[in-house]
Amino acid sequence: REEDLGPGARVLRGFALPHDAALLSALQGITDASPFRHMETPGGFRMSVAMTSCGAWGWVTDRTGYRYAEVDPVPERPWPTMPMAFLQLAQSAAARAGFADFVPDSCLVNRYDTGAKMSLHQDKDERDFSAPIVSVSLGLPAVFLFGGEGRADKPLRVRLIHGDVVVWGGPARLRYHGVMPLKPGHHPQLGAHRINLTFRKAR
Ligand code: MD5
Ligand code: FE
Repeated sequence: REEDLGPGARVLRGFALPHDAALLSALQGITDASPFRHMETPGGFRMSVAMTSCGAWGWVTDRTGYRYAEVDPVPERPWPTMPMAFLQLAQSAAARAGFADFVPDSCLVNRYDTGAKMSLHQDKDERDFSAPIVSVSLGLPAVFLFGGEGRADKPLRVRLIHGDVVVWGGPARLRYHGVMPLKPGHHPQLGAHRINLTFRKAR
Protein backbone atom coordinates (compact mmCIF):
# COMPACT_ATOMS: atom_id res chain seq x y z
CA ARG A 1 0.00 0.00 0.00
CA GLU A 2 2.99 2.27 -0.50
CA GLU A 3 4.41 3.24 -3.85
CA ASP A 4 6.96 5.72 -5.07
CA LEU A 5 5.64 7.86 -7.93
CA GLY A 6 9.18 9.02 -8.56
CA PRO A 7 12.14 10.22 -6.52
CA GLY A 8 10.85 11.96 -3.39
CA ALA A 9 7.14 11.27 -4.02
CA ARG A 10 5.54 8.50 -2.01
CA VAL A 11 1.86 7.50 -1.91
CA LEU A 12 0.60 5.98 1.33
CA ARG A 13 -2.65 4.36 0.22
CA GLY A 14 -5.36 4.56 2.88
CA PHE A 15 -3.02 6.07 5.44
CA ALA A 16 -5.67 8.57 6.63
CA LEU A 17 -8.57 6.09 6.66
CA PRO A 18 -8.41 5.28 10.39
CA HIS A 19 -8.60 9.00 11.10
CA ASP A 20 -11.14 10.20 8.53
CA ALA A 21 -13.95 10.87 11.00
CA ALA A 22 -11.65 12.83 13.33
CA LEU A 23 -10.28 14.84 10.39
CA LEU A 24 -13.73 15.71 9.06
CA SER A 25 -14.99 16.67 12.49
CA ALA A 26 -12.01 18.99 13.01
CA LEU A 27 -12.53 20.39 9.51
CA GLN A 28 -16.05 21.49 10.46
CA GLY A 29 -14.60 23.63 13.24
CA ILE A 30 -12.18 25.24 10.78
CA THR A 31 -14.81 26.07 8.18
CA ASP A 32 -17.19 27.44 10.83
CA ALA A 33 -14.55 30.08 11.65
CA SER A 34 -12.89 30.50 8.24
CA PRO A 35 -15.33 29.46 5.52
CA PHE A 36 -14.42 28.10 2.11
CA ARG A 37 -14.16 30.82 -0.51
CA HIS A 38 -13.19 31.09 -4.16
CA MET A 39 -10.17 33.36 -4.36
CA GLU A 40 -9.03 35.46 -7.29
CA THR A 41 -5.73 34.98 -9.08
CA PRO A 42 -3.41 37.92 -9.77
CA GLY A 43 -4.58 37.67 -13.39
CA GLY A 44 -8.21 38.20 -12.33
CA PHE A 45 -9.54 34.64 -12.62
CA ARG A 46 -11.79 33.07 -9.98
CA MET A 47 -10.30 29.81 -8.78
CA SER A 48 -12.64 26.83 -9.29
CA VAL A 49 -11.26 25.26 -6.10
CA ALA A 50 -12.72 26.73 -2.88
CA MET A 51 -10.13 27.22 -0.14
CA THR A 52 -9.55 27.90 3.49
CA SER A 53 -6.60 27.32 5.84
CA CYS A 54 -5.59 26.54 9.38
CA GLY A 55 -2.34 26.95 11.24
CA ALA A 56 -0.23 30.06 11.76
CA TRP A 57 -0.05 30.86 8.04
CA GLY A 58 -2.75 30.56 5.40
CA TRP A 59 -2.15 30.66 1.66
CA VAL A 60 -4.11 33.37 -0.10
CA THR A 61 -4.36 34.91 -3.53
CA ASP A 62 -5.94 38.11 -4.78
CA ARG A 63 -5.25 40.70 -7.47
CA THR A 64 -2.03 41.68 -5.67
CA GLY A 65 -0.51 38.19 -5.76
CA TYR A 66 -0.01 34.86 -4.02
CA ARG A 67 1.28 34.84 -0.45
CA TYR A 68 1.03 33.43 3.06
CA ALA A 69 -0.94 35.55 5.52
CA GLU A 70 -1.36 35.30 9.29
CA VAL A 71 -4.82 36.83 9.13
CA ASP A 72 -7.74 35.39 7.17
CA PRO A 73 -8.95 38.35 5.08
CA VAL A 74 -12.58 37.11 5.15
CA PRO A 75 -13.33 37.25 8.89
CA GLU A 76 -10.20 39.46 9.35
CA ARG A 77 -9.04 37.18 12.12
CA PRO A 78 -6.12 34.77 12.49
CA TRP A 79 -6.65 31.38 10.84
CA PRO A 80 -8.01 28.59 13.06
CA THR A 81 -5.36 26.69 15.00
CA MET A 82 -4.16 23.51 13.35
CA PRO A 83 -6.07 20.65 14.99
CA MET A 84 -3.94 18.03 16.75
CA ALA A 85 -5.49 15.33 14.54
CA PHE A 86 -4.23 17.22 11.45
CA LEU A 87 -0.74 17.79 12.85
CA GLN A 88 -0.30 14.22 14.04
CA LEU A 89 -1.42 12.75 10.74
CA ALA A 90 0.90 15.03 8.73
CA GLN A 91 3.85 14.28 10.98
CA SER A 92 3.34 10.53 10.99
CA ALA A 93 2.96 10.44 7.19
CA ALA A 94 6.10 12.53 6.70
CA ALA A 95 8.05 10.31 9.11
CA ARG A 96 6.82 7.22 7.27
CA ALA A 97 8.23 8.69 4.04
CA GLY A 98 11.58 9.54 5.65
CA PHE A 99 11.04 13.12 6.86
CA ALA A 100 11.43 12.80 10.61
CA ASP A 101 10.99 16.36 11.81
CA PHE A 102 8.24 17.86 9.68
CA VAL A 103 6.59 20.74 11.52
CA PRO A 104 3.95 22.25 9.23
CA ASP A 105 2.84 25.77 10.07
CA SER A 106 0.17 25.84 7.37
CA CYS A 107 -2.60 23.58 6.15
CA LEU A 108 -4.37 24.72 3.00
CA VAL A 109 -7.76 23.05 2.65
CA ASN A 110 -8.89 22.70 -0.97
CA ARG A 111 -12.49 21.83 -1.80
CA TYR A 112 -13.14 20.54 -5.32
CA ASP A 113 -16.75 20.62 -6.49
CA THR A 114 -17.85 19.00 -9.77
CA GLY A 115 -15.65 20.34 -12.58
CA ALA A 116 -13.17 22.07 -10.27
CA LYS A 117 -9.54 21.62 -11.27
CA MET A 118 -6.08 22.88 -10.57
CA SER A 119 -3.86 23.75 -13.52
CA LEU A 120 -0.23 22.66 -13.62
CA HIS A 121 1.85 24.76 -11.23
CA GLN A 122 4.73 24.58 -8.76
CA ASP A 123 4.47 25.32 -5.03
CA LYS A 124 7.04 28.08 -4.67
CA ASP A 125 5.62 30.49 -2.09
CA GLU A 126 7.36 28.77 0.83
CA ARG A 127 10.72 29.89 2.17
CA ASP A 128 12.36 26.53 2.68
CA PHE A 129 12.04 23.86 0.01
CA SER A 130 13.86 21.30 2.16
CA ALA A 131 10.64 20.61 4.07
CA PRO A 132 8.25 18.18 2.35
CA ILE A 133 4.58 18.76 1.55
CA VAL A 134 2.01 16.26 2.80
CA SER A 135 -1.28 15.99 0.96
CA VAL A 136 -4.35 14.12 2.23
CA SER A 137 -7.19 13.21 -0.13
CA LEU A 138 -10.75 12.89 1.21
CA GLY A 139 -14.10 12.40 -0.51
CA LEU A 140 -14.49 11.84 -4.26
CA PRO A 141 -11.59 10.38 -6.26
CA ALA A 142 -9.50 12.63 -8.48
CA VAL A 143 -6.88 12.23 -11.17
CA PHE A 144 -3.72 13.91 -9.99
CA LEU A 145 -1.20 15.14 -12.55
CA PHE A 146 2.40 14.61 -11.51
CA GLY A 147 4.59 16.52 -13.91
CA GLY A 148 8.27 17.15 -14.24
CA GLU A 149 10.65 19.99 -13.58
CA GLY A 150 9.44 21.90 -16.61
CA ARG A 151 5.85 22.88 -17.39
CA ALA A 152 6.00 21.06 -20.73
CA ASP A 153 7.02 17.68 -19.26
CA LYS A 154 4.25 15.15 -19.82
CA PRO A 155 2.58 14.46 -16.47
CA LEU A 156 1.94 11.06 -14.95
CA ARG A 157 -1.74 10.52 -14.05
CA VAL A 158 -2.33 9.18 -10.56
CA ARG A 159 -5.78 8.34 -9.18
CA LEU A 160 -6.12 9.43 -5.56
CA ILE A 161 -9.02 8.26 -3.43
CA HIS A 162 -10.45 8.92 0.02
CA GLY A 163 -7.79 8.27 2.66
CA ASP A 164 -4.75 8.40 0.37
CA VAL A 165 -1.81 10.46 1.59
CA VAL A 166 1.09 11.63 -0.58
CA VAL A 167 4.39 12.97 0.72
CA TRP A 168 6.27 15.19 -1.72
CA GLY A 169 9.84 16.06 -0.79
CA GLY A 170 13.42 16.27 -1.92
CA PRO A 171 13.61 16.13 -5.71
CA ALA A 172 9.77 16.08 -6.04
CA ARG A 173 9.23 19.24 -4.02
CA LEU A 174 9.30 21.59 -7.02
CA ARG A 175 7.76 19.40 -9.68
CA TYR A 176 4.83 20.70 -11.66
CA HIS A 177 1.50 19.22 -10.62
CA GLY A 178 -2.23 19.70 -10.99
CA VAL A 179 -5.62 18.05 -10.65
CA MET A 180 -7.97 17.09 -13.51
CA PRO A 181 -11.56 18.44 -13.42
CA LEU A 182 -13.51 16.59 -10.74
CA LYS A 183 -16.00 14.09 -12.11
CA PRO A 184 -19.54 14.21 -10.68
CA GLY A 185 -20.25 11.64 -8.02
CA HIS A 186 -21.38 11.00 -4.49
CA HIS A 187 -19.18 10.15 -1.52
CA PRO A 188 -20.87 8.83 1.63
CA GLN A 189 -19.12 11.34 3.89
CA LEU A 190 -18.45 14.29 1.57
CA GLY A 191 -21.22 14.16 -1.01
CA ALA A 192 -20.23 15.79 -4.30
CA HIS A 193 -16.82 17.01 -3.10
CA ARG A 194 -13.17 16.18 -2.92
CA ILE A 195 -11.22 17.74 -0.07
CA ASN A 196 -7.44 17.94 -0.06
CA LEU A 197 -5.46 18.92 3.01
CA THR A 198 -2.09 20.35 1.93
CA PHE A 199 0.38 20.61 4.82
CA ARG A 200 3.37 22.87 4.34
CA LYS A 201 6.11 24.62 6.20
CA ALA A 202 5.57 28.16 4.93
CA ARG A 203 8.13 30.02 7.09
C1 MD5 B 1 -4.41 19.01 -4.32
N1 MD5 B 1 -2.89 20.82 -3.93
O1 MD5 B 1 -4.67 17.84 -4.59
C2 MD5 B 1 -2.96 19.43 -4.30
C3 MD5 B 1 -2.20 18.57 -3.33
C4 MD5 B 1 -1.97 23.03 -4.00
C5 MD5 B 1 -2.03 21.66 -4.53
O2 MD5 B 1 -1.30 21.32 -5.45
O3 MD5 B 1 -1.02 23.74 -4.36
O4 MD5 B 1 -2.85 23.41 -3.21
S1 MD5 B 1 -0.47 19.07 -3.02
C6 MD5 B 1 0.41 18.38 -4.36
C7 MD5 B 1 1.90 18.63 -4.52
C8 MD5 B 1 2.59 19.51 -3.75
C9 MD5 B 1 3.98 19.67 -3.94
C10 MD5 B 1 4.66 18.96 -4.92
C11 MD5 B 1 3.92 18.09 -5.70
C12 MD5 B 1 2.57 17.93 -5.51
N2 MD5 B 1 4.54 17.36 -6.71
O5 MD5 B 1 5.79 17.25 -6.76
O6 MD5 B 1 3.83 16.82 -7.59
O7 MD5 B 1 -5.29 19.86 -4.06
FE1 FE C 1 0.37 22.68 -5.50
